[in-house]
Amino acid sequence: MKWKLKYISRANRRFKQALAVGFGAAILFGCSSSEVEEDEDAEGHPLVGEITGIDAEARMLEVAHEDIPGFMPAMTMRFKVSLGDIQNASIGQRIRARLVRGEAGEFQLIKIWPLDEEAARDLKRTNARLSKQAKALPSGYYYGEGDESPDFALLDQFGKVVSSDRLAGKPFMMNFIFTRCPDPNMCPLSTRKMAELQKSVANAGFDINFVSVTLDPEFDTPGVLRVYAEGYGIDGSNFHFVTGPKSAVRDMVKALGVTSIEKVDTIMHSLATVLVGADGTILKRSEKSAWTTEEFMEALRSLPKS
Ligand SMILES: [Cu+2]
Repeated sequence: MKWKLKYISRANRRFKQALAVGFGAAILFGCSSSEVEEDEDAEGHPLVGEITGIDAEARMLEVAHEDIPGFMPAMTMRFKVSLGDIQNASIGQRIRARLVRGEAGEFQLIKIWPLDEEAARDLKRTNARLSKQAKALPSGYYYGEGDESPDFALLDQFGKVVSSDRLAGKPFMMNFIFTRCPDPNMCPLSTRKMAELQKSVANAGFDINFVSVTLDPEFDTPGVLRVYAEGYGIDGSNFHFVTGPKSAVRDMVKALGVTSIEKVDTIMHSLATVLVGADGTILKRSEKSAWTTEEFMEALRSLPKS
């Protein structure tokens, strides 16, 4: 096993050197152009617009939306949205969503994503590096202890960009979950343990971040992740539940050796929990759900004090 990991490390270093000497052309390949891909098959109508009003009590957003070809001309109107989407909304914010009819025929917006050009550029640039790293891995190989953690940029439960670049300088814990996971011994247990660890870490005075990557980016929008995180009593100041382009999530899953297979009504998946050091090196990795918060606390205690 060890030599495999070393091999990956070298491949990774070679790639970084190649980039350093100017193989910038790689950026042109393998990445979708928008922040998050439009899913053509999704229910409802695609909508793009700007939030012009927020009625938190009625859980309604007023949105000045663009023309929806074949369905509705451009206009300003109110839509029912989820709690997380109301919490994440701000006046003047541009969004992309799907317009559907609720049970009583009311207009609703689901799958709401922030539309922000700067964030889109950030995601595109960083995830082009991730894509290259994931492609460089021979099949069956993934990043393990001692390897540099892959680069990534995704959106957190508040719709803000979280990236490997921004997290650099502090250790972070990372795992993979999805909010609809029905198996109590998989994602729900992982999230409870991560929440527990967040408390232990705070009590011990360690300054680290937490990142939970969704395996279901199509359903797990920032608003969905926000409600999920709050349901576990998680402090969102240093715990980022992240989602984004499907291609970026796929590359993360591959680079970190997580198996994720979409079934009709669920996602079959394995688990990986990693501790990444302040310098971006994977310090500790645990498979399956059998990890304990204590083993990661121990790894954190053994880190040199900064
Ligand atoms: Cu799960």
